[in-house]
Amino acid sequence: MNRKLLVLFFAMFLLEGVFGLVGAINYTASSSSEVYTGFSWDNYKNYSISWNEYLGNLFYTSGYVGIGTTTPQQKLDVVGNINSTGFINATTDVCIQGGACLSSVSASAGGWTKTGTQVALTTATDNVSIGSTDFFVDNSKGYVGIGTTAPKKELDIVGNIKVSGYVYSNGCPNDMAYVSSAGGFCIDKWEASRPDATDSSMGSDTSMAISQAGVIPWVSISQIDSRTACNNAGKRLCSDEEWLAAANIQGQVYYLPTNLAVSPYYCVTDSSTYCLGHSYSAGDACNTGNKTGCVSKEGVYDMVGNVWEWTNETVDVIDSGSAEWKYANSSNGWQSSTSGLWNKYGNDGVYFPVTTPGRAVLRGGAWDRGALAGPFCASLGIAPTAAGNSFGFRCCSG
Ligand SMILES: [Ca+2]
Ligand SMILES: [Ca+2]
Repeated sequence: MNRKLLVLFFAMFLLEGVFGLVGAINYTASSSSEVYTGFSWDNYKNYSISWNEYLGNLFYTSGYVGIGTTTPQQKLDVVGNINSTGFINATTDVCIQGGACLSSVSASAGGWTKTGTQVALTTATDNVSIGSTDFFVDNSKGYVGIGTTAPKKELDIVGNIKVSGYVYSNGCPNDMAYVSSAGGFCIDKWEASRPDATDSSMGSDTSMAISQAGVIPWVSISQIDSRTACNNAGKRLCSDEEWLAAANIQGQVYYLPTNLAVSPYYCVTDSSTYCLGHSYSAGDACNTGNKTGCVSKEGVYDMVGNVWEWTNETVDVIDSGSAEWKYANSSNGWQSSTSGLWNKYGNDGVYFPVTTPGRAVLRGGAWDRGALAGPFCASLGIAPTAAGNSFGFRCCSG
């Protein structure tokens, strides 16, 4: 090659470089923040200069690689998600910005361990807390506290409970209360009502007995039909023993006021005071549970007063005297008057007919019985088929 030819080749090389540079400078990228260099990927591999990739958003700046960012701050800086089909090996730590690093979680410091499908505390004796008092598990006792970090029972809630289904206590549904005496059983919290009863109607559905608050109680029903109504609800008419076991007023049985219409009980025993003419058939019963103070310690309402309650008993009364109310006296037995009697039994009355077989038992007294009504009040003079407008009932189970 002669000298002139060499000069020509050199000039062509320079021109190509100049035109290439001019082409790069004049190129207008669609993104204002990214400028196309005019170099291909092969150029990147072959030249030791800072590079970038316009369409793929891959950048290399001062020894840092940025994906989705032109200003990477670390060796690898990704704006977006990272997907890996293999291991990610971090020899120092993995941290969450603003949170803890994995190195702070160790077996000795507690945490969680998963075995199969079960996740358990790594240190089983550790307690668990969420929030200051929101939720707490005391592992030393097996107690759970909600709203407290010092639960006193298996579940200790400082606050209210809202449920859409039943809450069972010793097997009792939430419309019944558990009574631990007499062998332990469930009893309706409220006097029985019909399924379609409302606060102004006794309803017409006699298919079964319901226990619910705020409705007209089911009256004008015989003992026989009461038994059927309880059975149809999967329950039974309470026995005398069960009824008496549940008959306390705010936990008291003895030495209660003779007429429980007074504060703080306000039992419905005085028709001139409460719910006059309200109930079915011009009876004076209040709606179930109307007087919240007339309640047992187990949460059973209106055991005293409102409507009489059939129990599942019949008795043969053998009394040669006259049919009358009698009163218990702890020293002298049944007496015909309350004069001079101890007030231990609240002047509660028991009605004895003359000698009569097969009488059904009503308990507690009704809206019009005044001092006669009480936990020990009973009527032994009514036939099982009778259905007065003050005769109601309640059911037991368990
Ligand atoms: Ca009484
Ligand atoms: Ca009652």
